[in-house]
Amino acid sequence: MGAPDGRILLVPAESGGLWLLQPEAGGGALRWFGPARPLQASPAATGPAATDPGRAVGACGDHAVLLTEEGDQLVSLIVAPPEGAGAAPRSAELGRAPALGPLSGASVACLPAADPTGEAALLVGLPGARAGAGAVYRWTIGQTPAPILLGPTAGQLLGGTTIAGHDLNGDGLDDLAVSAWGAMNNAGAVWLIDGPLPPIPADVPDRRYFSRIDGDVAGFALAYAGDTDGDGYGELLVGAHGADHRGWSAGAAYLVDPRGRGPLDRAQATFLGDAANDRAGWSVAGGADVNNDGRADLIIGAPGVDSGAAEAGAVFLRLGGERGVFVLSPASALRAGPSQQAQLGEAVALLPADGGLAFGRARRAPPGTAETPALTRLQPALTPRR
Ligand SMILES: [Ca+2]
Ligand SMILES: [Ca+2]
Ligand SMILES: [Ca+2]
Repeated sequence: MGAPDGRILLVPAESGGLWLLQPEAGGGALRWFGPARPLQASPAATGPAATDPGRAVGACGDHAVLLTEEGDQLVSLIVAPPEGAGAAPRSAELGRAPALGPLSGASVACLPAADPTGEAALLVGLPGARAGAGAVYRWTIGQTPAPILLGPTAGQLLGGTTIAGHDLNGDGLDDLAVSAWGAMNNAGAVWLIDGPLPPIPADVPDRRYFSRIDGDVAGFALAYAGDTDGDGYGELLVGAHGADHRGWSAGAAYLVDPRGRGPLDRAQATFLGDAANDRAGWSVAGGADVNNDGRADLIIGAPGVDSGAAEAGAVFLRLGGERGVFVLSPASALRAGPSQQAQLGEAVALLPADGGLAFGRARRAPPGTAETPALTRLQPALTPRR
């Protein structure tokens, strides 16, 4: 999962806990929210992560993998959840390599074979590398990172989001989905790479989903959605907060079958931001069944929604199985931001252990308010559909 500098990230861990990477004055913080209800925040990570939280975070089981830089070196850290209440997460260096390119907007995914105590392998997406063409590296710890995908065009920003560890085409092998949200004048695209992963840089894949409209930034957010329609295959949710269907940057999110390809306007479900600057699709999440009907559900963040107050933001829950085009009207939001500029929905996550929802916002809650700063957790209490 990647983020331009200044954006917060939520990364669910296997046990139902959650990692939060939040920019703060002078650096940032990586916090663990344990799976207890309500989510209990730990102090910020100590060690190297406390002074420079890195610019990308991914989950590896219950551990977080963090990328940071030190001089001209790329450093990966593995961070373990804290032991006991009030303790901080514990970080240790996983490996280092000569810098591969700017870390801004980078993403990192843990390959399923990776083992924190053994020979770990990471996928590192660096959209700023190679004059912004971008690249994805496979980094087997202890070895030199090797490129497996190279963006062909400057400004394409390949690697800003990376999805690994899921069989997307149904052949039993794990595949790869990688965004290039700068492609074609920021229209944006998602590359689909069939497993096994290529040993050398692959050509531009045949299978891509893409926007046809400049500035949509499709793939800025990207999530594995799970099987939303019950056909046995998982879908992908592609966020495009720059889409202008209902006003400038009203935004959109597209649910697509990763066995297919083509323009995103042929998505099986399209969710449109309602009004200019809603920025729907800034964040997306999926892969958990919130209402227990056997179909995975979706959440979409729209941090620019003016719901009661300017830029309060909103989070939308869409139950699996929808086909067609839908408008994310503020009245249909699961939760609206509490105050002006709260920008709720800047980060969203679905917790795989129990279908709980978590969503973050860029600004801290005003003093005296009950909400946990930057993060809200909601336990689903929804009736299954018949
Ligand atoms: Ca596959
Ligand atoms: Ca499906
Ligand atoms: Ca469901």
